[in-house]
Amino acid sequence: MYNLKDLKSYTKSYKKSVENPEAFWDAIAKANFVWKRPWSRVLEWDFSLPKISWFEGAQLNITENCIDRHLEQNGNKTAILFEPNNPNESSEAITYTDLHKRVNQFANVLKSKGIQKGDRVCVYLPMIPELAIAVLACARIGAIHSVVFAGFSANALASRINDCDCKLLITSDGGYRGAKTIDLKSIVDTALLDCAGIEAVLVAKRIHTDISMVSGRDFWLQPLLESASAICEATVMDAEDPLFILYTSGSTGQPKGMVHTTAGYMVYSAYTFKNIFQYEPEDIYWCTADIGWITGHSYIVYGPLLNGATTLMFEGVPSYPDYGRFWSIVEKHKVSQFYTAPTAIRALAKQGLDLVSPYDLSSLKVLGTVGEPINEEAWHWYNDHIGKRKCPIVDTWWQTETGGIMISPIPKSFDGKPTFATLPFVGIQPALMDEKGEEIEGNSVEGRLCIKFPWPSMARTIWGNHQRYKETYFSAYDQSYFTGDGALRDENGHYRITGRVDDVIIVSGHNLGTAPIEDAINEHPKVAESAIVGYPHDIKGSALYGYITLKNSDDTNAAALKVEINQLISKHIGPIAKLDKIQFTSGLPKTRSGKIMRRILRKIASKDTSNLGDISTLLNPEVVETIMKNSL
Ligand code: 7RM
Repeated sequence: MYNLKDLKSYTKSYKKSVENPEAFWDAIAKANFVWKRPWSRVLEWDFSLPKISWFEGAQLNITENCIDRHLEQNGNKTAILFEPNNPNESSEAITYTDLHKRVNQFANVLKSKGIQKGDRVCVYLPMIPELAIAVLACARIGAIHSVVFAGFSANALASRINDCDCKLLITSDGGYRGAKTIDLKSIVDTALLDCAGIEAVLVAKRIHTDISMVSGRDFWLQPLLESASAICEATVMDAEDPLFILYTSGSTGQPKGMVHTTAGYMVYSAYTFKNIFQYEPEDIYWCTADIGWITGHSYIVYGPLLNGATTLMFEGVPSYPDYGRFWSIVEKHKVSQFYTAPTAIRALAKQGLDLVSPYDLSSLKVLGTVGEPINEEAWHWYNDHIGKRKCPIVDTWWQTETGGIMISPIPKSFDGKPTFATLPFVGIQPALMDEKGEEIEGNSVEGRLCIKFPWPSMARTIWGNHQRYKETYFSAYDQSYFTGDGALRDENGHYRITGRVDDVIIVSGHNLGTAPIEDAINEHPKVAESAIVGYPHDIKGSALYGYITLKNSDDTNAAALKVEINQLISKHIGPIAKLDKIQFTSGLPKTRSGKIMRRILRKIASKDTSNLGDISTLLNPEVVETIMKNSL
């Protein structure tokens, strides 16, 4: 699976992947997976319908590729290394043999509750081994898993359950997150008041509290697992049978249930994992995401297990028992690859080095980031203090919809550079488009990021709404998948993601991306984080409003700081990008996955707060009130 070893092999593979994509993916799929029946066609596609089909005719089961085929050689190797929230509780090493047994037992429990191929199963669990096992158990029998992040509210859970008609729900009595315990089961009980389709609820024990169990509907998981057979034959799946649904929020409307199918997703998640993280058999790989997000699906569960890797699953948060926790885990388990989000890096950098220096981070080989543009200051902090300038940083750009990493540095082939996701992965054909819908050729250009050709792990539809899939992704530009992001291509052809295109602000006729301005601001040593939005302005059309959090929140010299911040912006971008208003705030509203909700900030800046939309799913809804009270 590992064939991008240097620049030459990348260049050669990339060329082949574009000139003859079918032959390229045919070879990778043949050489690296077990199939029950080969495909008759590698690719069939038409973006105008849209219809995309990879490895049509093939049959397989992804769990045999994730687990069974590793048993003979690597049965005793750790598949999942579970690190609990409480550092005094011991970690748990689940070998491939253990995983095989537990997935099969779980799959048999699902069957005993009437679950069949094609049924939807909702998984609403904290980051405990049962979460990964539940996902794999669904895949074992061809049930479509729909994981809902356990931080979502009862409303959000209910609407996701109903949207895809889930028959069964897997949850737990609760979960630990730092010093808090989360009472998951009562959230479930509230949600299920609105979910008539749920026939059974399986409840794992984690926090051992007294919870209410609805008789005939709710079942404790453990006793069912114990009495279940450890043998469950893998259901034969067609290449294009759905593997999972995962919801992602759009700029408008209800969340979209992105549908990923079996074979293409398997091939692409496995191949990107191996080559981008340079996984070697002895490595311990750690992605700090939650399995409730696509990053956890592709790069905690499927990608690593398909490669027979050891994947670390962490239950807790970066701040518990203190902000040194990530680094203590890296030291404890000798983590080789570490993959996290820029927001986490900024939060940790803000704490200073006292909580980094005590730990031995010499096991690290590759560092990764995902989820949002990483600002230059955070990149350097990560590079200097975590990677000790010895670890390549892979700034991986991709989406729930893309299923796997699309643009990223590839260690040994080519380096990253701060704020650049760099070059497309093999098989990925990006294009930049202008307002008229024409492709912008050449280098040193900026536009809207599209992908011109299918790749194996692209989402095939939105559950129950193919029309919306077509309108959202395939209607803005002819014969291209539109990502919703803006990007620039520098003089070397390297891509920098400039942010969602709805974040572009036009000030006096100049297009300004928010990310470069935020980068400039974040260079100020006193700044922790910033978010820029536009608001209507009589003369300029739009003006810039900056929300800024400081490392030391009781820094008093606000006037001087504002001047210094605007000087930095002038220096990095130009006076045109100077902020018209600056509000210092104790925090920024964020989604559960750590993305700044600029939509809300935009409304506050525009003094249009009558309808802020649903803020209940935010990580920190309370901060919205404070920002509104102090707004300028
Ligand atoms: C994997 C994930 C997708 C959106 C995407 C971008 C932004 C993600 C990067 C990034 C700049 C990156 N899926 N995004 N990675 N922006 N650099 N490396 O995050 O569906 O939750 O979000 O996230 O705007 O369109 S997602």
